[in-house]
Amino acid sequence: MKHHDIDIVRSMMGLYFICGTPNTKDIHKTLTEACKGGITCFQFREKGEGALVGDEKEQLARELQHICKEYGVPFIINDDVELAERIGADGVHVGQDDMALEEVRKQLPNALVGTSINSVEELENTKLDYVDYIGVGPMYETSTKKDAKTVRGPELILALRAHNPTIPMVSIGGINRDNFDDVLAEPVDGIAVISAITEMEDIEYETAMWIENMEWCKMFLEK
Ligand code: 3NM
Repeated sequence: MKHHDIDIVRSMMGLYFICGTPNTKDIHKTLTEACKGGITCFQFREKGEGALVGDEKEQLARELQHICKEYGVPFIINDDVELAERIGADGVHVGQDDMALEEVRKQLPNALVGTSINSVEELENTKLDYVDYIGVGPMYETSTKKDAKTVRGPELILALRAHNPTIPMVSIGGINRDNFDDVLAEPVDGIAVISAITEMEDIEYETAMWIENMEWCKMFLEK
């Protein structure tokens, strides 16, 4: 079962950065700058062309986990439940086609468990008792994930909220500094991005500025 306080999980969603070696030239530098800029969560997603496997992947995971620890940023692993268990990651994110959530929870009783949702139907068929948060998307077209599902737009957040008023939700897919305010106008706890951060010229500075704008945007919207 879940062990995490819902408000703490919510606060982790703010600006949730996802990255693997195929997404950036120097992942240590990218992650360090993003942490300094104030990201609220990091997911190590080692997928796609040239992705590391086996010992190399584990070694890198440990190094990135160390960086996250230094900055107090939660460290989540995509898909690889065995690796998450071996290195004691803070959490794991599993897709709809990955391991059954019940099994994940059994294997990692104390970790944060997230899963991806693309429709109300998927939400209805997901065993949310085993899940701490959901990733909702894709919001917009994305070229980062080749097998991304149907684009839903921010409307999906509202539809899912109507079904579940409490589960922490982070939106994903094609979100950037030009469209994030349309997403945050909906009842969501944060945004998850890959390219919007990896493509920044000065990651630390621009991430910090973005977070400031997000906070301002949320405050403005809530009034
Ligand atoms: N999951 P970018 S979209 C990893 O819809 C991932 O579940 C998605 O990359 C989903 O921020 C996506 O560069 C890619 O668009 C996000």
